[in-house]
Amino acid sequence: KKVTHNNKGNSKVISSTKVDRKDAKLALAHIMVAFIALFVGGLCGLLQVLVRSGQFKLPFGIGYYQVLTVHGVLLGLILTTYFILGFQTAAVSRTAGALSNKQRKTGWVGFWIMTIGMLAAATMVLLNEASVLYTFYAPLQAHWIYYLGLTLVVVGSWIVGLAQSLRYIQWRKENKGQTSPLLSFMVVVNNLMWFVATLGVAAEVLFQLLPWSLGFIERIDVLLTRTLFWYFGHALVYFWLLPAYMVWYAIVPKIVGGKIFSDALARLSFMLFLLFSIPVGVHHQLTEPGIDGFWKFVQVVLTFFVVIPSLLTAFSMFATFELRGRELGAKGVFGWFKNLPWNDVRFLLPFIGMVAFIPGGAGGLVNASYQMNQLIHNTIWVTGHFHLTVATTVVLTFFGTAYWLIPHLTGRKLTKKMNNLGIVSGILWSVGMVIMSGAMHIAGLFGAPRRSEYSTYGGSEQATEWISYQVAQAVGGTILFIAILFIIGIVVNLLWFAPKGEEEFPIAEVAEGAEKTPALLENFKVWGVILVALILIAYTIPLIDIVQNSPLGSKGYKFW
Ligand code: HAS
Ligand code: CU
Repeated sequence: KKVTHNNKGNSKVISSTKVDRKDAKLALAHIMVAFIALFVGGLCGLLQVLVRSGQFKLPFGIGYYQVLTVHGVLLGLILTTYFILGFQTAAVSRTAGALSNKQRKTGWVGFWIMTIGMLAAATMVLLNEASVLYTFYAPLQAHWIYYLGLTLVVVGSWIVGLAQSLRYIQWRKENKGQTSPLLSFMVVVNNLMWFVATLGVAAEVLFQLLPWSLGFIERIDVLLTRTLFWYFGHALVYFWLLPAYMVWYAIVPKIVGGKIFSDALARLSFMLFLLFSIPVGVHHQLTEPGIDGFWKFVQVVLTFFVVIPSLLTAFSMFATFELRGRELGAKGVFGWFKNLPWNDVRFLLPFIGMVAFIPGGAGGLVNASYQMNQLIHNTIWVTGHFHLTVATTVVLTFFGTAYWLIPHLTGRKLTKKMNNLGIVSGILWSVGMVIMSGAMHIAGLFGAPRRSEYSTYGGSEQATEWISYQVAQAVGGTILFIAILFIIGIVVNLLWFAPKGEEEFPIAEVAEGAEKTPALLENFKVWGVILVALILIAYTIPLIDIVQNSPLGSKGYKFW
């Protein structure tokens, strides 16, 4: 065991510099499913942009919305959840120590429950029984097996997250009074947020969607399903984002040769995400009648609170880069910029992700602004927004992580050649996304709807305006698919063909002279109480209003 001390006696026990071999298998199983999802989901994305360009028709009677459902579910829900859980398992094993046999078995149980659920849901979509998109609230009605399958994915993810969290609890017991390893702490915060958030979607599925799709109840309260869905749906986007932030805070500083700017600041930002990720879901429902304006206002204010931890993160990243650059002798305001390791794919991809988050986050502020939301809601601007945030910021960070994590887990090396191919994949991705997402943002401002198949709307003048942007989206989407082919090639190499060796799992140390992290930041009881209070304040009255005042309810629709 290696023990490190910083000057304020803030000691950390780092159990190992490697992920335990058995834990590596569990992590790898998750990561492999994630990349299969990337390939199939990406192919569907390609089909969609081609259809929307007006130049291509889907063969064999495959429906546009069927393809769109596969795309959203595989990339938004499956790729993300599996990669995150695989990465988190590795991160806990690396920083808190190997899982116990019992914890690891729990992890495998969770993995298989998720996988059975995923296969069940996928089968129903392929049978064209569930073209209800990844936002699966009513009134569109899917086959009950689709809802049950997705429930199993969520329940399985709880179990994998539980296994990780148990390892952290064990560490805390064995190291009383010490600050826990930063990455393990962050994993537990993310799992806790995920658990509290998914309670909303679990309630929606168990008490509404399942009984309704099984025919036990005839009508469903649409507004209630949507509200429960978005209670979960916003926190979902931070469940994707926080693992990227884990990489930015704890791993990227090491890759650039620097230190973590502040351990306390990193933990504070994660706790703020825990508090503010959930009581803000109504910002997805700002145009919805049936929710009182006052509560929309409250949740919009809370949404602007959840921006703060991202700004803290941006500040820390700049600080890390600048400190490191100056250490290497950089002069002037931006001189440090030159000294970053641009030809290291492990740095470059997360960095592009950070840059993409500047316009991505700014777009989020537009969305969350009550008045501007009226303009962009349900337009393809929103699709542009989340292709910058989740499909660039988050996934480029994940790809940059996979390129060292997979060889670390398989006992292989990331060769110079794969590193360079990885850089190509990142650049292709960025070019494709700038074109596609840019065109989506602009067309959205002209009123082009999201989630819709190609149509000229009877030759209407406004719809004609959109077509050139849809062609641009097809160009961007095609480049993105080429990038996916590169990525899959690299991943296959790292899994089975790269030369044997040892690839580092980089973790940075905290900068010298940092204050000891206040114990309060790890006091889950205090933060938990505030979290519950905020959720109750933001949601109790709107939910009572909805339940009391909603009209009869919908029998549901199947438009496909
Ligand atoms: Fe969003 C819709 C508001 C962030 C994902 N969002 C969506 C949907 C998705 C999504 C998937 O208020 C569509 C859901 C659907 O299907 O309907 N979003 C926000 C706000 C933020 C935000 C306020 N979103 C995200 C993230 C996502 C994501 C993150 C995925 C990972 N979003 C909305 C709203 C809607 C919405 C409304 C509903 C719209 C509607 O009407 O339907 C904030 O969290 C953003 C804060 C972030 C910043 C940026 C900080 C910058 C950083 C970069 C540092 C870089 C450095 C390097 C240091 C203010 C951290 C730079 C170096 C150089 C040298 C340049
Ligand atoms: Cu949101």
